[in-house]
Amino acid sequence: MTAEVINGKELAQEIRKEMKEEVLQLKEQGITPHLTVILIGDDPASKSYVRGKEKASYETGISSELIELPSSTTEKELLNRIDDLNHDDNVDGILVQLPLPSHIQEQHVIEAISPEKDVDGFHPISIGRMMTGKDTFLPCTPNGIITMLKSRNIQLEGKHAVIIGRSNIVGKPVGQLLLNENATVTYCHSRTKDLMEHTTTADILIAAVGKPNVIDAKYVKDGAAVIDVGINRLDDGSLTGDVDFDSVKDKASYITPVPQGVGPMTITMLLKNTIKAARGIHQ
Ligand code: L34
Repeated sequence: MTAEVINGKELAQEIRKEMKEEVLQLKEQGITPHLTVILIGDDPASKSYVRGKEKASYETGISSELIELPSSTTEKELLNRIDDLNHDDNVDGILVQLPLPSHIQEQHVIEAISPEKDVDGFHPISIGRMMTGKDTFLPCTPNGIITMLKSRNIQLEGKHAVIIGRSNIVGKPVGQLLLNENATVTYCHSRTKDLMEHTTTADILIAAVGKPNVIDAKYVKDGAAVIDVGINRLDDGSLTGDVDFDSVKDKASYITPVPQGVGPMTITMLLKNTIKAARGIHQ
């Protein structure tokens, strides 16, 4: 079988076109969605992702502001900035780009953001609402993955979804969203015994390992839908996923590329949440 490639960049562009219309209508009602992104330090990858968020906001008509702070910023200073933004009626969504410098505790920052402005969907209140199937801000990468699968009408109900990875921002929540869609979910991780035994039974395989090209055709069941969440930068500067695309594409029914796969969808779901935040606050 030769897999159909789900191009995240193209799908993202289609969705953003619709969002642009939605934002235009909101603007007619006097509402301009506003996103504030905080970037601490000068990690080149984070800078690149944040630039992508700024550009996509601009193209969609969403107003966005980037606050760049030095890596010497203290946790207290950061929490004060967040508090100001929480109380700023002009700000609909707040995002603090991760990872943070090691002297700042990620959880303190995540919990400081007002749940009404939590466009990342990382706050415990957002996570709790997601777990109980309530309306909330869904985390962007997991929601992007579900949107990619749904864009091809890939059936989720009753299917076996296997996730490799259990991070708080991708692995755990994507499993929850798949469960909400009535899939049967298996989580695999670094301590899983005989990974292949699990992955070869997956109808839907989500790779969020963080190691270049480790998931090859041997791990994949014939006809599976394979979603590659990895973004690994190689020594030559190029980007590659966790999935060995060339070997898996001949076995899977659907596959996502890297770059131009899940990454652009993450950004698009952030815009979606920002529009939702703007509606919520002004309703
Ligand atoms: N707070 N931190 C917070 N929220 C997030 O949702 C993120 N994430 C992850 C890292 N830290 C975060 C992102 O934004 C990963 N991530 C992200 C977003 C976009 C892209 C990749 C990761 C992306 O657009 N990738 C492009 C290539 C970009 C490049 O060349 O550098 C792609 O086509 O995959």
